[in-house]
Amino acid sequence: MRSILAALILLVQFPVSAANLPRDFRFGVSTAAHQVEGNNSNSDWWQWEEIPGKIKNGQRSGIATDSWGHQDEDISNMKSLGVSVYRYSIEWAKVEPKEGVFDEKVLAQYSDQVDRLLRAGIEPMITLQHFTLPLWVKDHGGWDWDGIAGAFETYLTKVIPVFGKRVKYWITINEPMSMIAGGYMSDVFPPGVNNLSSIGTPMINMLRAHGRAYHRIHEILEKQNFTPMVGLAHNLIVLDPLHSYNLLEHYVTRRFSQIYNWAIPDALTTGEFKIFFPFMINAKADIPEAKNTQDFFGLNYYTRYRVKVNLFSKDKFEKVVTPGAPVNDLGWEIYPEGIARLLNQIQERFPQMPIWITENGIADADDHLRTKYIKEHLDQIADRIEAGVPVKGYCQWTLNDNFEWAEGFTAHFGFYSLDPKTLNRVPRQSAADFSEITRSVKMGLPIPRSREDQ
Ligand code: GCO
Repeated sequence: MRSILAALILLVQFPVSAANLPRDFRFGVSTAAHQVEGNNSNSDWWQWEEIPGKIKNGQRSGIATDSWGHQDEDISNMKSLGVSVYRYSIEWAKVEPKEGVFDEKVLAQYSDQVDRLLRAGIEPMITLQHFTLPLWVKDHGGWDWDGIAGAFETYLTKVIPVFGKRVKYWITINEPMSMIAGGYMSDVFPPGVNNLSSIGTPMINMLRAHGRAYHRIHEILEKQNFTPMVGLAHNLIVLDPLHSYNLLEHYVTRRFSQIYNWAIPDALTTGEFKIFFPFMINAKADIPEAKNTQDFFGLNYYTRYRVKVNLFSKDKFEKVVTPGAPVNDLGWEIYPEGIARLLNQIQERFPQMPIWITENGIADADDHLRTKYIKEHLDQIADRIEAGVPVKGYCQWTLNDNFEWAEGFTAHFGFYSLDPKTLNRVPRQSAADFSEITRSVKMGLPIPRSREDQ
């Protein structure tokens, strides 16, 4: 009776909309160890932050949000958001601070975290590598090191049995192409190589690491008669030419999209890696261990860029923002239609592969855009599900404001604002709005509309 009454109140309070997510659609929030835990002092990023100019305002990740010291509070806040999934990463540099030396206290900490989440009715979805590497791996050459796939397999062979059948969803690597674009095509991420022709080796090593991880995780857990779901979180970006009449911009856009968006996902199906850009890169490799190694497709979607070509300028190829488009605090275009376009492309390339939105979010310090941003993206997702695209869940980036890599703590993606000094978490209005959304969908109601959405 009470839920019917609650549903009626919601219907009156928020006039209904067309959006209809299935009742079993899952909601979550996403984080990453280096951005929330703090004290990741054996990692390449901790060292990278020490280089002057790398992090905005000279900030450091430091204690980050002290997530280990605020677990119960954060889990309680997840419950009030109405999420049933928590996607987060565990930190290789803390688990294996020295080559072959494993920290049993850290493993016990991560095991306890899984128990706390499960007791709260929240399912862990664990990422094994989210941008950071142990310093000893970096000293071997990082993703250029031909031994990294084996080292990654050794790390997870130690970790997976600690979690056992308590964790079903595993993401091996977060956003390979963000690490490639940031670390090998610019200098905003370690190792800061900034040379397009250098990207073949690290991409091939990431594919090898994922492939070996996929088979190893399945081997370990299937011995316990448990079938995991193993995938990878891809950062796909919608790319369109800046000028629709410019054939060269169309060509460059297509080529760059093939490299950035599809080379890795395609190789995880075919086992064949190939990237090509005239006069700059032509890399190929057979990677049989990577063939058919996605049980689901993890999609991190944020924005669209336009491709501008000017052969007479220093930067011949530029990614720019659509002129006049609405943007977030970082100047990223807000383009909800983009998630539908990408879901269609994923479905065309990998028919009926289950899809999880493993990240979607907005830097929006004063919270005036976040709810609308979420609803507009969920509307697009609901429409694609009704068209038959198997999207299983949506993990919002992120729970609390945290260390946003090169932006430091100056970018605010959280449902909860964070005072970096006191570590106080304060809910934004979008937190309450999101809990209305999750509650409505659970009751089989459409996503509630607020007045300004009309
Ligand atoms: C990424 C990472 C996250 C970011 C988030 C906001 O996609 O870059 O997965 O670590 O913090 O996306 O930029």
